[in-house]
Amino acid sequence: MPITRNILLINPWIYDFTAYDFWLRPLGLLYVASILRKHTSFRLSFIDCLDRYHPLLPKKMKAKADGRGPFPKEEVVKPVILKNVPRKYSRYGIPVSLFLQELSQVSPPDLVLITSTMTYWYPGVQLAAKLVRQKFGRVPVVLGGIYATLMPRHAQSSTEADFVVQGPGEKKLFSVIKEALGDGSIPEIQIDSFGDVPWPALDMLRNKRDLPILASRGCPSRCSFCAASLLYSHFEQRKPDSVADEMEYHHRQLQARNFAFYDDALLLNKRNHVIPLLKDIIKRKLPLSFHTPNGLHIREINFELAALFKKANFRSLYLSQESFEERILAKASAKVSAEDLKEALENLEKVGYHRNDINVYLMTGLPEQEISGIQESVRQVQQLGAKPHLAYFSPVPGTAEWNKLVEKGIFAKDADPLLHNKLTFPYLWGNFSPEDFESLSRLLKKERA
Ligand code: B12
Ligand code: SF4
Repeated sequence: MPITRNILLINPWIYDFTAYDFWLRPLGLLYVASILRKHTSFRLSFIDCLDRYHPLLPKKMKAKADGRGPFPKEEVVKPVILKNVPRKYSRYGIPVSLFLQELSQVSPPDLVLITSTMTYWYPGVQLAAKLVRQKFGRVPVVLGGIYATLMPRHAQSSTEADFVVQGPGEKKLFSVIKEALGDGSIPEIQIDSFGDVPWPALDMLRNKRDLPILASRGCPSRCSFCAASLLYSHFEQRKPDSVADEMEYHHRQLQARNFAFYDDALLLNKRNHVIPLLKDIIKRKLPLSFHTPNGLHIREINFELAALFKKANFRSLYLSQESFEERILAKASAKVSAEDLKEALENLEKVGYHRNDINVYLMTGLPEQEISGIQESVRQVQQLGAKPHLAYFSPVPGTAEWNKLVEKGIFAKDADPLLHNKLTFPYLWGNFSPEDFESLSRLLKKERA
């Protein structure tokens, strides 16, 4: 393949009421970068608008030992559609001036690849694409990622992207690049299985100590609020030794210390997947810590698995209880029952975890939820000695919950994705009043005190 192609990759800003770096990394884009590295000789540059460690930030950002911490932010004018949400709205990430400085330092690109995460963060994509256009004129811009996959029409019409790629990047990357560059000599490399995608180019991140890892993709369950099955058509698990090799490689090459698992369903098929992976991790005796910010399936946490988690040094465990109301679980999420948490916590405690170090996600704001049910769920988690974490409902297009909201006329089919923001439901359309919402926050604060 001819060289002399400059490709610029961009991870855009977050626009939101709140944002915190909870091991948030542009993993999808770094997979795309590694595919390009492996199959082309393109020269890649990368601008990470969410780089909390940029040396030219006006002030140094705090960081916890496990890698989490705040983003720099700048308050911006709240979009009119969100005017009734009584919170400040900000752009999170590096200052725009720093982005422009970075743009002026990269080799003028032949192609720009932008990623996207939450649908309601699309203003960050818009801004990045606009600034790229202003600087580099008609350079082709390709947009991929979660927003692009879930809302391709919106992405096409609302951003300056020329191409919007839906779904796993490796499937369509080369045909899109060929079209975007108008270069018939670019071979169309087709990668069909997740296991064949090269390891992500994590070395492109400035913070190489706290990294993401993905051992599987997709989820066979169909919870009513979740987009997993819309993002990945089937559930695929990588070979456990390849996952352990990837982490060891990044530990040795980049001095990585923390790995956050991004899997939707890390514990499924555990006998053949996570158990061999944990045993392998233990055998390698690396000084690593592990975190599971994307909740784990509680039912799978038996004594054996708990003991392996402890021995492998899984430090921050987040469990997906969602609710204690059987009525809600039956409708929304059959993966867990009200009884499962008690047993999982017993197993985790037996192997040396403290219950108050275990975080339990509770869905908050599902259209059929009542405030009393959520308060009760918070209390139940507390009574079991664990830490409740409210996971506010984001109505994601294409999910069962979204379809119900559209049928009821609460959302228009083409509603602005800003309304998917996880903090809009108490103010704009949910079952709760803002006072209910505040009382919930107070309850949590009290429980934590
Ligand atoms: C890990 C994760 C998190 C992590 C954060 C890490 C992250 N990167 O976002 C944590 C736990 C912190 C998190 C939090 C939340 N999350 Co989350 N999260 C995920 C998860 C499971 C994986 C995302 C990921 O990185 N995947 C791995 C990479 C490899 O995949 P990818 O980015 O899609 O990349 C591929 C393609 O998209 C494509 N691609 C990507 N970029 C590009 C670029 C180009 C140019 C091309 C061609 C292709 C391409 O190729 C890649 C490789 O195949 C997704 C669900 C999912 N399965 O994707 C939910 C998901 C994104 N989260 C979701 C939600 C709702 C939330 C929360 C609001 C939950 C809550 N109530 O608190 C919070 C919000 C966080 C905040 N700050 O406000 C929703 C999205 C909602 C929305 N409206 O968009 C999702 C889809 C899950 C769901 N419930 O349906 N999340
Ligand atoms: S919420 Fe979890 S279990 Fe349910 S479909 Fe999504 S990833 Fe699967």
